[in-house]
Amino acid sequence: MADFNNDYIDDIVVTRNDSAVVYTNNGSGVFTRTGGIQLRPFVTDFTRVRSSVDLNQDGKADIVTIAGNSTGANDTTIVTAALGNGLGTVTPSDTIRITGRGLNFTVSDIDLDNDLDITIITADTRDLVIYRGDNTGTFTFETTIDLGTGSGALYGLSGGDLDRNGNIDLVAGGTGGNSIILAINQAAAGAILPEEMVVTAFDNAFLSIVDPNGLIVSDNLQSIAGSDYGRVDFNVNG
Ligand SMILES: [Ca+2]
Ligand SMILES: [Ca+2]
Ligand SMILES: [Ca+2]
Ligand SMILES: [Ca+2]
Repeated sequence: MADFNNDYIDDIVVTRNDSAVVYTNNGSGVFTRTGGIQLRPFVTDFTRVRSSVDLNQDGKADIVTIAGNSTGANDTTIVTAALGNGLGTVTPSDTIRITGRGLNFTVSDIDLDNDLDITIITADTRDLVIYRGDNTGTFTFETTIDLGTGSGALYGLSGGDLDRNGNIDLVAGGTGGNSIILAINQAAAGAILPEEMVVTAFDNAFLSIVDPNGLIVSDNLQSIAGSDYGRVDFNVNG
C-alpha cells in the first residue's frame, strides 16, 4: 500500500500471476487499475511486493517485487525494482536474478548511506544476499552472508533496530525446527530518534516520515490522532 498518484489517498499494489498491478483509490474505496509491471517470464508460483518505498527520493512511491518458486522446482528468483511517476504508474528500473529460492526480502538502508538497499533471504542455501542501492532505482551486488546450518527452509525476513544503535538489523525464521535468527548489523551506528511521535491534536494528519539524514522512508501516510497503531482508511472518512 502507498499513495501512487500523490493525492494523499492510499492506493494498493498487488501481485497477480506474472504481474504487479497498481490500483489507485478515489477516496470512496473504489479502485481503478492505473499501472503495473510484467514480472520476468519464468515458472513461478510465489510473488511478494514491498511498497511505501521511495528508491530514488523523488517523493513518488516506488515498488520492489520478488518472484520465486515455493516448491524448489526452480532455483532462480527474480527481484524487480520499479519507479513510480506520481501519476499512478510504475516503470521497471532494475532486475536482479538470484540463484536459490528467495521467498522474502527487505528494502532498507543497510549501510546508512541514505540509499535504500535490498536484502533477500534464500530458503535452502540459508543466505542473506545484499544489494546496495544508488538512489536511482538500480542495485549492485554487495555481499552474501551465510546464516549457518539449520533444519528446514528459511522463509521469513524482517528488519528492525534490535540493539537500538541506529542501524537496521534483521530477523530471519523458517519452518518448524528452525531457530529464530537475529542478524545484528556490524556497520557504524546511526542516529537515534529520542522519542516516538504521537499525533494528539487533530482527527488525523498526513505524514511524511523522514529519517534523521533526510531519506524519505515513507510519504503521505495518514495517522489517526492518539493512536499507537497503524490504520488504513481507504474511503477517507476517518
Ligand atoms: Ca492515491
Ligand atoms: Ca520514487
Ligand atoms: Ca544504502
Ligand atoms: Ca542495529
